[in-house]
This record gives sequence, C-alpha cells and structure tokens, in this order.
Amino acid sequence: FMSKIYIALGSNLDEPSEQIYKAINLIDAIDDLSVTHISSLYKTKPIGKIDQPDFINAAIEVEGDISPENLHAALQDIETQAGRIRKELNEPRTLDLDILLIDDLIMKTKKLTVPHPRMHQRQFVIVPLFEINQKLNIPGIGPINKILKSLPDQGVVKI
Ligand code: PH2
Ligand code: MG
Ligand code: MG
Repeated sequence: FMSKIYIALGSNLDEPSEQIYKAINLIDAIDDLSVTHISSLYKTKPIGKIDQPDFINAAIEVEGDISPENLHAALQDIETQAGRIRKELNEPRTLDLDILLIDDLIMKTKKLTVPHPRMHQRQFVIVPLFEINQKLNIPGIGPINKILKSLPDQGVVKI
C-alpha cells in the first residue's frame, strides 16, 4: 500500500544546508520509499527558543510502503547519524526530521502524532510545504492556502 508522506527538515548547526541535502539522500535510500518532491531551502528565524542560530528549513514529499512507526524509527536513525544529541526541546540541532502528514491519517501515540501538532502555526513548515503542494489539506485543521494566509511573518526567506 503506497502512502504519500510529507516530511519537514530543519538544521541550525554544522553546515545546515549540507545536513539537509544529506538527509534527503538518506531518506531516498530507505527501503520501499522514494523522494518525489523537494522544496527550496529557506533561511528562517528560530521560533520558540530565540537565542540560537537561524535555521535552514525545507519540506519533501515521499511515496512508499512503510508503516508510520518504521518511518519514524528510520528518520530518528538518520538524525542520530547526523550527530543529533537530544537534550532539551527546541535546542539547536544538526538535523530535525518531522513527519508532517501521512495521506489523510490522524494518529496519536506516545512517540508520534500525525498531523504534526504544531505544523499549522509555523511558517517555516507551511511555506516550504505549500511550495511543493498547494492543494494539501491538513486533516482536522484545513486547507494549506488558508493556513498560509493566516500566519504572521516569522522571518522565512527562500535561498
Ligand atoms: N524547529 C523547532 C523550534 N524552532 N525554528 C525554526 N525557524 N526552524 C525549525 O526547524 C525549528 C524552529 C523545533 O523542532
Ligand atoms: Mg521539529
Ligand atoms: Mg523533531
């Protein structure tokens, strides 16, 4: 069964753009999964904890036959490979890979909530996501074009 999945990528340490490109290649190399769309890279102001370097963010579309749990585990492996150290929430990181959407699935387990619960509040997620699919609907939230219009400027610049 083929799912269409959207993933957000972010980095603000150790050559962020390189981290993003490497991660996209590693995601494409996951068994039974391929990357079908890649957004531009965006330079973005940190949201949440603001005294940290600017981020590079992007979004990708992938298609594949993989369970949410296995995908989540594979993405965590790639974060670990990139030298990600988990201390506190919203700390600077070499690589953050967040599952945004899996078809029109709504799920919540201890490890994983889909759609990503904060995605619709974050211009650094919605702007690259809109670039790769203007027709998306975020289950339980609404169409992406309306979400995009509702967001205040958070300092997201295409590079
Ligand atoms: N990720 C966060 C918190 N804040 N800000 C930007 N600009 N980009 C991010 O990827 C980001 C953030 C937690 O995952
Ligand atoms: Mg994140
Ligand atoms: Mg994350």
